[in-house]
Amino acid sequence: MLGRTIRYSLSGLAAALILTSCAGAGAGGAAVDADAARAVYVAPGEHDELYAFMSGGFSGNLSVYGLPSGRLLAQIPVFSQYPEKGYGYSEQTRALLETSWGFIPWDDSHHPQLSQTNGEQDGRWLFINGNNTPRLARIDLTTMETDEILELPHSAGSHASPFLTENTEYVVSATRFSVPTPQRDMPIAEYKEGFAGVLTFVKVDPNTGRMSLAFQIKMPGFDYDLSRAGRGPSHGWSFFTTYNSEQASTLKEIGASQADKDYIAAVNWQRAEVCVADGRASTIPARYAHNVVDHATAVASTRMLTSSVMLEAGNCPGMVYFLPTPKSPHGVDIDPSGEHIVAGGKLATVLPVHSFSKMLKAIEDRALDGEIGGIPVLRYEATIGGEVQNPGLGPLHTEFDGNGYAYTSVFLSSEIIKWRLSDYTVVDRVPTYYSIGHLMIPGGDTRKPYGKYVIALNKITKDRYLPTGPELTQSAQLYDITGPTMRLLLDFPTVGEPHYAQAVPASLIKDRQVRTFALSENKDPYATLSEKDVKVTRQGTTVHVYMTAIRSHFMPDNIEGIQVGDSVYFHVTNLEQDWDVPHGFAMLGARNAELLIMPGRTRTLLWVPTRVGVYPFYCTDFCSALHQEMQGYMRVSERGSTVPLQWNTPGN
Ligand code: RUQ
Ligand code: CUA
Repeated sequence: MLGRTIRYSLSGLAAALILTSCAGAGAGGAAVDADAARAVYVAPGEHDELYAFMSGGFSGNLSVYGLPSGRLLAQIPVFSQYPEKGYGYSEQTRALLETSWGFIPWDDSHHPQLSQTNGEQDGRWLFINGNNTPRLARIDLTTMETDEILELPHSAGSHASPFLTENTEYVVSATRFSVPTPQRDMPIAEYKEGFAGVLTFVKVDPNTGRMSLAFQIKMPGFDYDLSRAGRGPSHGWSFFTTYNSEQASTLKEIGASQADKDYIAAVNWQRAEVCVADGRASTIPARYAHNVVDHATAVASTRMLTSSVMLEAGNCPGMVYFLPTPKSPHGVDIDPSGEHIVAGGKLATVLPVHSFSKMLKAIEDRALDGEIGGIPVLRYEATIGGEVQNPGLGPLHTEFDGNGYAYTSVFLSSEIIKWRLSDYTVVDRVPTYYSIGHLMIPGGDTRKPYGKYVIALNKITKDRYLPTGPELTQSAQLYDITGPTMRLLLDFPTVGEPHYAQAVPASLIKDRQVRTFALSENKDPYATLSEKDVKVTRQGTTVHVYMTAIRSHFMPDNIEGIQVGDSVYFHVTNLEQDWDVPHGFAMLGARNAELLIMPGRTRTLLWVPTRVGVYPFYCTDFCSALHQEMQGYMRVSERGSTVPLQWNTPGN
C-alpha cells in the first residue's frame, strides 16, 4: 500500500527504485510490470500451455497446476487418504495404502518424475516417492489416478527417490537414513560397524508401467540424499549424493559436517545387472507390500513379498565409485548432454561440477585416493570438470535450459543463479521469496528441456501473501528465462510443501485424457450395470446394496430392514457415459468418507449404523438441475427386528 501511495507522488526512475526496494523487502511485492501480467494471463476459457505436477510434501499427495497461470487444476491423492474422493476409504482403493506395517493413511511425498523414453518425456506415467514409509507410486497420466504403490524393503526414508533412467528402465531409490541391514536389535553407538545404506533398482514394465523390485545394493552407512541417472554417454550410470560420510550417529548437524568432502556415488547399473546374473548377489528375506489396481475391475489389491536380491557394493568390482565432493552435497543433477554432473554442495563455497568423461578416464587410469568398504575413491582433481565460483550460500539443486545454461537454487541466500556450462561462469542471479528448495524447468532434467520458464519452489513465504494464522502457505514463483536475464512473472501458493515438481507441455497429454469409463467393461465384482439389476442382499450381519446413480436419482433410494450394527456396503455404480458427470454419495453418520464416482465406475463405501431411525443419503456433486432431489432413505431397526429387508425397484 505504502509503495503504491508513493508511486503516485513520484515519477520515472525514482518510483521504480522505491517499488523495487519495497518488493525486495517483501512488502507486497510490486516488482513485476504489466508485461509480466500479460505473460501469465490465460484468458477465460483458454487453456494453459503446460501441466505442472507439484509434490504435496507433507500432505503426501500431488497437485496439478496449469502454467503459466499458476491455476490449481486437480489434487491427485497418492499416499494420503483423501475423503473428498473417498480415496483410501472406498473398498476399491484401501489396498493402495497397505504396507508391511499395516494400513498407513499418510506419508510425505517429495519428488515427482515423469516417465521418459530416449531421455525425453513420453507423457505416460508419473512416479513419486513416499519418504517416511519407503514407497514408490506410479500415477497413470491418462486418468491422473494412482495405479500402483510398491514398498521398498531395507530402506529408511526413501529420499533419493524416485529417479528414472532415460528409458524408464528403472525407477531408482536410495535410503536417506542408514539402518541395521537386515534390521536387528543393536546399540546405536555401533552405527559404524552395523548400519548400511541401501540403493534400490525397481524395474518398470515398458508396456504396462508395472514395477517390480529388481535388485538392491548394500552401501556404507552414509546418508544418501538425492540421485539422478545419466543420459546419452552416461546412460547406464546412476549418481547419488551422500552426506554424513563421517558416520556420526548423533547430533548430525555437527557430526556430519566435519569432513571437507563427502561423496557422489557413481553406480554402473548395467554392471550390477551382470553381477546379479553371475550369481554374485544373494536373496535375503524381506517384507514389503505391492499394491496394484486391476484395470478390468478398477479394484486395488495387495500382495506381500518376502525376499529381495541384495548385492554387496564391494562384491561387484567396477560397479561403484566414490567421487569426493565438497561439502555435505544435496542435489546431484546431470545436464542434457550427460557430461556434467553438478553437485549442490550445500555447505561448500563453490559449486562442484564433475565431468563424466574425466570420471571414465580416472577409472581407467586408476587415479585413486583409497577405498571405502571395497569401493574405490577417485581423486577429486581427476574427476572435477570445474567449480562455479560465487554460487551464493547453500546451493541445492540444478536444472538446465537446453541452451547451454544451468540454473541452481540457493537456499540460504534465497536466489536462483544462472551459469554457463561451457566455462562455469555465473551470468545472472535473481532473488526468490523466500528460501528456495528445488527449482524446475519444464523438461529440465531431460535431453530436451522446454526452456521458457524456471519455477522456484519456496519453503517460506513470510509476508508475500495475506497472513493465515501461524501457518503460512508455501509457494512457487515463475520466471521467464527466454532473455539474457531472468524475469519474475508470478507468485502462486502451493498445497503442502512443493519439494519438487515437473511439468510437461499440455499437448503431450491433454488429448489422451480419459473422459468416461465404459460401463460395458466395468468388471467390478459388485457392479450393477442397469437399474433393473439393483438389489439388496443380507448374509448374517453383512448387507450388500447394489445401487446405481444417474441424473437425478439413486436406485434403490429407499431401503428398509437394516439393523443396528450391520455392516452395510453401498456399491454405487455411476451409469452415466458423459464426460464430467460424476455423482457423489454421502450417508448420514458414515464415519469414513463420502464417495465420488466417475462415469462408468463402481465405488463402495462401508457404513455401520449405530442408532435406530430413518436416515438420508444424497448426492454430493451438483450434477443436474434436480441434483437436490438426488437422495434416499435408510430405515434402521433394532438388532433382531422382524422388519423384512426391502427396497424399491424401477417404476415401483
Ligand atoms: S529435497 S530442497 Cu526433499 Cu528434494 Cu531438496
Ligand atoms: Cu448426482 Cu448430484
